[in-house]
Parts: sequence; C-alpha cells; structure tokens
Amino acid sequence: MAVRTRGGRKAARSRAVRRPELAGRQRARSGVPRVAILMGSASDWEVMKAAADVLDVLGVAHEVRVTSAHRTPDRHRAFVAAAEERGFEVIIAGAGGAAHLAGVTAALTLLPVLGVPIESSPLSGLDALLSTVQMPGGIPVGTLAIGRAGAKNAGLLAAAILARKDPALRMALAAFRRQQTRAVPERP
Ligand code: RP5
Repeated sequence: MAVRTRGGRKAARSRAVRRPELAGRQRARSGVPRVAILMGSASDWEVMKAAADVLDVLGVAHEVRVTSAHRTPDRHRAFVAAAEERGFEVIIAGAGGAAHLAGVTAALTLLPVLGVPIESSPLSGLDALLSTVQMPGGIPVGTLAIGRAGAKNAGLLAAAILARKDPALRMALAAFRRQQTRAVPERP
C-alpha cells in the first residue's frame, strides 16, 4: 500500500471557522499529518478506511501505513520511533488475529495510541479485541470496537483529542454531530 498523506492543519482555518461544516474538506488538502493510521496488513484497509474517511471529513491531516509488528518489525519500529518528531499527535493501530500491533506501538511511543481490532480471523475479531484491549497496566491502548465502527470511532476520538487545542476542529466536530443528529428520521 502506498503512503498516503491527506488533510491540512492550518489551511482555510478562517473559512472553517465561518463554515464549520466545510472545514474538513477545505482543510483536507495539505499539511503535516497529525494522525498516523497503521495496520498490520493491506487487507485491513477495507476496515481502517473508515478512520481515514472521517478524518477527511473533519479535515485532519493523516498518513496511512502498513506496518506489521511481526512481519515488518523494523519498518514498524522505525515509523513509530520517528512519529512524535515528525509531528504526529495520535496513532491509530488496527490489526486482526493475535493483534499486538497497538500494544507494541504504545510501547514505543508516548503518543496516545488507539487500537482497532479487526475481524480478519476465524474468531471474527474476538481474538483481536482481547489482544488489543487486555494490555497489562503500564502501557495503555485506547481500544475501540471491532471492525468498521471501531475504525470510524478511532478517527472521531483522535479528532476529539486534537480538538482540545484546536477550536476550528472542535467546531468541525460539533458540525459533524449536528449533521448526524439531523440525519436520524423521526419515523422508519
Ligand atoms: C494481521 O493478520 C493483520 O492485521 C490482518 O488483520 C491479519 C491477516 O493478514 P493477511 O494475511 O490478510 O495479510 O497481522
């Protein structure tokens, strides 16, 4: 999978403040990526794309990489070791099976790590959920739900973390919630 860098931090900030619902698309053009989306296999992308999509909507620059903790350990270590210096603020890590990607990532950085268990094994993601969520005390992984909902929520949670120090992003997040509420019909 190719490296993808999307979104931007400062671009169109003033327009974003005036029209928060447009903030994402306008800001999702250029800039230093703030969120890294890592996955253990290119086959995880179908699920992890949900994180990238919601970050796009909110205009949060992100980079997507396949770095397996067991198949490409050197690539993984090198990426995570450099992540903070490169300007990343949150890392999302999705993996299936005996999923140690998020835990290994968290062990290598002080950045917050959000784990997404992927339902790629015969156990439908329950193995990945337990592997990701059951971190021994000392190295935290914020674990989301199995699969696409978890990936989407990882993107939203990453944005919420960044929004604490980014008023335009906070407004974009609020606009996202309003739009979500409006989209719920009163009757089926
Ligand atoms: C894990 O093994 C990956 O995160 C993926 O979910 C699973 C299967 O990988 P592939 O065999 O499809 O590459 O490491």
